[in-house]
Amino acid sequence: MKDVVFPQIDRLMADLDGLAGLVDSSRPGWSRVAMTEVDTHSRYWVADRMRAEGLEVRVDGIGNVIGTLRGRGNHRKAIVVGSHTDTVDGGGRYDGIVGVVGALEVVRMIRESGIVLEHDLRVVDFYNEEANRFELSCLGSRAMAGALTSKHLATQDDHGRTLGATLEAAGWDPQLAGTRWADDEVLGFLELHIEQGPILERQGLPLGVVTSICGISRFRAMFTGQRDHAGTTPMTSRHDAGCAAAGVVLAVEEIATSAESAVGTVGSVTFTPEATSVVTESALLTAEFRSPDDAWFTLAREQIAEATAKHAEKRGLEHSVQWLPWERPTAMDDHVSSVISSSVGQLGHPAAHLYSGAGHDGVQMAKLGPVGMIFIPSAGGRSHCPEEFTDPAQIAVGVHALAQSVVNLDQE
Ligand code: HGY
Ligand code: MN
Ligand code: MN
Ligand code: MN
Repeated sequence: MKDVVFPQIDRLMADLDGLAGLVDSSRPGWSRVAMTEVDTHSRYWVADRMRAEGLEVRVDGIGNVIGTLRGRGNHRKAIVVGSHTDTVDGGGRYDGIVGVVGALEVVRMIRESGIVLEHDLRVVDFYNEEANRFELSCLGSRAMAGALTSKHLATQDDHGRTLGATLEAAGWDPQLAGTRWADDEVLGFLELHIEQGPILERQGLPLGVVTSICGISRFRAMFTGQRDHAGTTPMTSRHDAGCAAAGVVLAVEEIATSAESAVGTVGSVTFTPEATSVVTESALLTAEFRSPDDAWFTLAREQIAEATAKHAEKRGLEHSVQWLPWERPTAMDDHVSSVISSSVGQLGHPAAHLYSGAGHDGVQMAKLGPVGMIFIPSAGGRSHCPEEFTDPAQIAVGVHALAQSVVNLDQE
């Protein structure tokens, strides 16, 4: 298998720094949250960068940016590389972004190696990979896989606005025109991503081959009690929705902590009214569980049902729990992962095989074809924060592994 030249770090970092400049400067860290103006603008910036590399570019109805390098063969199936450029609020410069700018560098490296691919190579910047305020993530890849349904689009945020209306307001098409890919057009999807955890750094390894991606299940719990005077209402006759929500916050922590390999996080608790002189009338809590174990989620749901009922009944409250679309744990494809492992070896690197506690577009792309992922180290295991960092030399090693894997998959 032909060796691919090493990436040019300066031009790779020029693209990464270019995106780091397209953020909402009124927010902490590097914020480019999906469905905001700065995100929409940055998608057309990425499209221009793809055109500059000679790719045929289209932006689909939901904002996926797809650049194609034509292969010489007449194959129906394409190789897909890419990731996402949207961030969490107050996020970092590398989560997702490394996989998009790295994929652009792969196009340049393949050309500079004098290699003409057999298969088309599609470089993709997936729309809205991060969990949005509708508690939904991976909207772009979900739409490609035909898994973004009218039910999802009807999901409302805390102000009663639907996801569909919000997408339309951000300049996208709630009918999702041109987003759906056929079930037989992906030879393999390969994503380069930062680990967002401590394992590679602790083991002093430059690369990881991902074995599986976590399942994620998010829910909203709503408690309704009674607004009363905070000074004159005895503790024994209150219907305080806030205290019930606080009980479920700790229940999420307890349920996840008591499980073998699960994590649980409460994202927000909203009290109404927000006043210390009024007993809280209603409380809305949003939370998520993650685990590699499909079956465990059923137990977690039962435990949440018990906890919400217990805290509600104790205070004479009404309550409800709404489970949002579940992303199931997803194993990476054995063959694509073996191509990645052998490519990593061909470049003379060791690699760990590790589970991803972070969600990725690969969960949706696995509905369209075989998926493999390459991890590079995260400093201190930190991510989803301004401290997120990966050394450019480490990014270059990851991009080299991605490029070699693409060529080896293509030449099979
Ligand atoms: O939330 C996640 O796991 C990913 O970073 N989107
Ligand atoms: Mn083929
Ligand atoms: Mn990511
Ligand atoms: Mn993320």
